[in-house]
Amino acid sequence: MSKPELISFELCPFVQRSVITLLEKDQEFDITYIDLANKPEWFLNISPSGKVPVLRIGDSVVFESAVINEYLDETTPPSLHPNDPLKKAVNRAWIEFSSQLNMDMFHWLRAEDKAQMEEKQSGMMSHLKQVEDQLGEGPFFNGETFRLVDAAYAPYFMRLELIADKVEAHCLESLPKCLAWHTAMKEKESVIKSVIPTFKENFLDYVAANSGYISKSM
Ligand SMILES: N[C@@H](CCC(=O)N[C@@H](CS)C(=O)NCC(=O)O)C(=O)O
Repeated sequence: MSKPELISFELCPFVQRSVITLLEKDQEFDITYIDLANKPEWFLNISPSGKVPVLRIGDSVVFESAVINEYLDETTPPSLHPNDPLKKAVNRAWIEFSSQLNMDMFHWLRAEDKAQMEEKQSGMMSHLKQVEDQLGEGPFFNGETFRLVDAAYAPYFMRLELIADKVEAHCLESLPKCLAWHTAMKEKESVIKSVIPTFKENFLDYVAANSGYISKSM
């Protein structure tokens, strides 16, 4: 079968989850970057939602990062899920929850004034506290082994650290388990290599150019 092709946008946290999974699986793949502000016709023809990531394998198209990752996990053993069905279901549930945090961040960055920004930050912090309460001894979500659930959260924490440093938001100060988890994940080779070398600058430029109130303090 031909190498899978991941259709990507270089700053997308959902794409990054699939890149981490491909790298963890040591799987060869091609990556094609598109401009989401100017989506090419060929992409609109294959992507039902118009969103990245899309994984193209031969004539088949898989979309939704969680589904892509499940496919990669099933086809390239060993699995990055716990074996126990209940633990696996709990992991999948928290993978779903991570999308909420990405949406929280999206709204936090686009809040139009200080009051709205504080409200969005506090909503995001209460979701983060729910994650904190799930974490055990670490270093990863399930303990010693890096799994799909870690791949789902690493992109969010990477972005949170960049923004929080820039605007001195100190979001993880009161969440020691999340901080330790993020610290362990960001040292993983698959996480480091899952973004382009200029990710930090490009991401902060993007936030500064596209955001609401928060960009004024950057
Ligand atoms: N639930 C989707 C979310 C993907 C998503 O929101 N991708 C964004 C970029 S980060 C996108 O393609 N946005 C384009 C659009 O909405 O038009 C997944 O997990 O794959």
